[in-house]
Amino acid sequence: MRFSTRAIHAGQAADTATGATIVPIYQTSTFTQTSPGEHLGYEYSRSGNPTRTALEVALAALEGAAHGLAFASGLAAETAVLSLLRPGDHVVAAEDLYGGTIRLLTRVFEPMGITTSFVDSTAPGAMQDAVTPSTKMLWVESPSNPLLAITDIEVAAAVAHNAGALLVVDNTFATPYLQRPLELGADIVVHSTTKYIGGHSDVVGGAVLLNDTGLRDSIAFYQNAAGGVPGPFDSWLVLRGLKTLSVRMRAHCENAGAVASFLDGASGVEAVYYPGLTSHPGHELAARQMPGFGGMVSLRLTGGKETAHAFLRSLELFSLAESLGGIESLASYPADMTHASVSPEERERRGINGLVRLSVGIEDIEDLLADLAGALDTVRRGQR
Ligand code: P1T
Repeated sequence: MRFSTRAIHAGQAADTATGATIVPIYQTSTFTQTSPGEHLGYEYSRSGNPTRTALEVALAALEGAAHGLAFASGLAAETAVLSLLRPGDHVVAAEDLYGGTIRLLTRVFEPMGITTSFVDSTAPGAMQDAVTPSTKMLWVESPSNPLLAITDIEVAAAVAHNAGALLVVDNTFATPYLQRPLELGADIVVHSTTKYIGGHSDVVGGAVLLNDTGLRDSIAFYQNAAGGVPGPFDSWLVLRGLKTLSVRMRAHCENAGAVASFLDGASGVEAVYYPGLTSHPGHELAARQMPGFGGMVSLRLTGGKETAHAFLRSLELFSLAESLGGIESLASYPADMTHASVSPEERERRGINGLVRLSVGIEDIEDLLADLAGALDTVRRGQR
């Protein structure tokens, strides 16, 4: 089965108990046993639930993974992956990551003795140079949040494997429709399914996808032992969303490409970050690694923070909100929102201060461009 067919059918056969065509929401905490230890495969919904199983099978099918595990949030999924590490272990991470991931590494795992070196994963040799004898994991996002940097996943996998370490790729921005890191050599893929996979901004969730059965067992043990699982209804919402991933991603890519072209060179816009633009330093790599360039566009306006805030207040169709990947367009100011937990100096060094991030939805492109043009106009008039 090909991608769109898998999204609609993998793990989603008609319900064996009732014939229900769509996977039911098994809204139950527990399952009745016929005799102690004798049951139909499910005992208690933290350990397993049929709606969650359907989601896990579907997610694995989309990533081309042997195993899928669903979590209550993207960060719960990341925590489960990081639970593979022990005090003394070292992580080499890309420096452009979701702020919450940086917070998890530096403020939750570092005090437990697991250290992280953050490096520019787009600079040749930078990840290799950061590897130490204690390095057990490399962690990258591509495209990254919020600067949309592109990392060569095959190169990162080679660096990790030479060091005897695992490569983890957060594939949230690309989605499995545009990029399947396991096929490029990654060991583990994580997702915030809150974003494109869920796709409708109505549920928070996460996932881990991988091929290695031993690692799967360790992470599944943590999933049950620590308990950060999604409930049946949340599992069902993500499953409902992912059925349309391919059609939504095609529309996101088309609209984001048009938004990036419009902003590129527009008066008052200092820089546009979109891997589909030939001026993007990762453009050629992105074109090799992904069949489309995604739905996220970041930009910098002349005038810095005040101008950016005025621009964001002037938008009418784009909602000023955290998150991304839903059908509706969102705009954010990462320095004060998703990356507020990164220190101001670090944000300055990495070019996050002043940045505006757009999650381009699938509305009619004419309306989105008119909204952006209107906000740019308002800002320019205010500057006169
Ligand atoms: O929010 P949660 O489902 O826990 O996912 C965390 C997460 C993980 N990885 C990436 C790349 C992410 O972007 C996120 C969450 N990001 C936002 C909420 C945001 O607006 O960027």
